[in-house]
Amino acid sequence: MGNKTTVTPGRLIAAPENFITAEQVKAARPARRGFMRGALAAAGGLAAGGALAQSPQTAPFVESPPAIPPWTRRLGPGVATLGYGVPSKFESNVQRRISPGLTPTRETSVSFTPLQNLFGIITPSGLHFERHHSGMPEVDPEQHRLMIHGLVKRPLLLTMDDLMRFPSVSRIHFIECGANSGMEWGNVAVPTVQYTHGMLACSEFTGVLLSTLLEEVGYDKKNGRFILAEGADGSALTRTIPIEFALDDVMVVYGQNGEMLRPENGYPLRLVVPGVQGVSNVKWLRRLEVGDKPWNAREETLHYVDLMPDGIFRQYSGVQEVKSVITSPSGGQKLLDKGFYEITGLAWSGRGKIRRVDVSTDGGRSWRTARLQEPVLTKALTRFRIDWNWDGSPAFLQSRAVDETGHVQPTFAQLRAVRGRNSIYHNNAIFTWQVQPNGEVWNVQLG
Ligand SMILES: Nc1nc2c(c(=O)[nH]1)N[C@H]1C(S)=C(S)[C@@H](COP(=O)(O)O)O[C@H]1N2
Ligand SMILES: [Mo]
Repeated sequence: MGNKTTVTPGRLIAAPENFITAEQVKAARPARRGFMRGALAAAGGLAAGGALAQSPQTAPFVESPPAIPPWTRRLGPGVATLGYGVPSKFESNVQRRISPGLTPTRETSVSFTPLQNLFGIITPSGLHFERHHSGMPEVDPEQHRLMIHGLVKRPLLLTMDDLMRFPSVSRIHFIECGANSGMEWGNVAVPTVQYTHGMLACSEFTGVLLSTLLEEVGYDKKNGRFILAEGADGSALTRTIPIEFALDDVMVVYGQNGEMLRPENGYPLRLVVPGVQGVSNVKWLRRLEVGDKPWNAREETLHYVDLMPDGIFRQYSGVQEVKSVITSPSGGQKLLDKGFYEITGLAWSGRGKIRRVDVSTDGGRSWRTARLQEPVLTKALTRFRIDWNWDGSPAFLQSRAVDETGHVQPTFAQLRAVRGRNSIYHNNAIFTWQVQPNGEVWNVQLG
């Protein structure tokens, strides 16, 4: 980090959208921009400097105290909300959004997490992406039941109160839709990381290990090889879970980030199948059946299969392989000048912990190893960071993750050599952001 002291910090416009106009962004945040200009003028008429005229965000150091803003001069209004707290109004641009790359349907069925706006590894519940196959049901927890049956000695019908009496665990895991980054298969360049990778979130989940419930019902240890999980929404979404997963770390979850699940994330009960594609994480969970073979349900035959180059569909491709993406700088942002930038992003693997992340600024010709933020948890997002001094020339930013099982994130060429071009799901290829000489950051694919 020796260069850190010798270079000026670069500044970037954290515009999360490049199809929202500058005017719209301005309109969304009038108070802050107004204040910044006002405060700088008050700090000694410094706004004449060239850099400042360009961007009011950084003031050079002056030997006079900063201006005292109005809110320092008076008593504030007391506790803001006696009810549930909400983010600052100046953060109103931080939103889940609908992808410009998807054909609109009658009912919107996917919203994307604004990864470009997030720090650390936890996704605030209100920004957790949503994917509904039949819309979002409003489930009354009093009336909700979980049925556990099939190859078991003591079938059970549990209320939420019953469930919450079992020994519980809290664990941090990511959920990634199998179709995340799916547009890239077709080379549809959606503009921002929200749309390229935003069907991804990471929460602290609380609930009962499925293994605990399976012991309670006395599942058939000889023939019980698969579990069917069924949701209570209109699609009654069903997925087959192999018993090895069920007995390992699968959770029947009611808590998310310290409170009950959000309605859109499965309130009051969902399955969390750590490391496995989103669709297996059945929301509004109402039934678990123990069986001796996979069910071949709709969502595991018609969808969530991968068309391979030989024309055969690959089925039950559940595990989300090792993957990473740079979230800043990222598409839609603009680097305002040369200098120091922290490159940061997220890495994850459905097989375990992240071991290493390498970052390239020259499209994969040379690599440097990034710093990993502790804790590095199994089947959870891992935050990485690396220092970068942008010299103003075109750059191609890439990250490449390696997990603890030794799996390495492939290039798109390597992935396509095995998978062909007709997939929708399971794109874990190395991803590229191009920084143009004018500082704009674009989604590009390098062969
Ligand atoms: N019952 C039910 N469970 C479901 C779905 C659904 O439509 N119905 N969608 C699945 C899909 S495809 C994904 S990617 C995840 C998304 O979880 P989230 O909406 O909490 O982000 O939920 C899965 N579980
Ligand atoms: Mo999904």
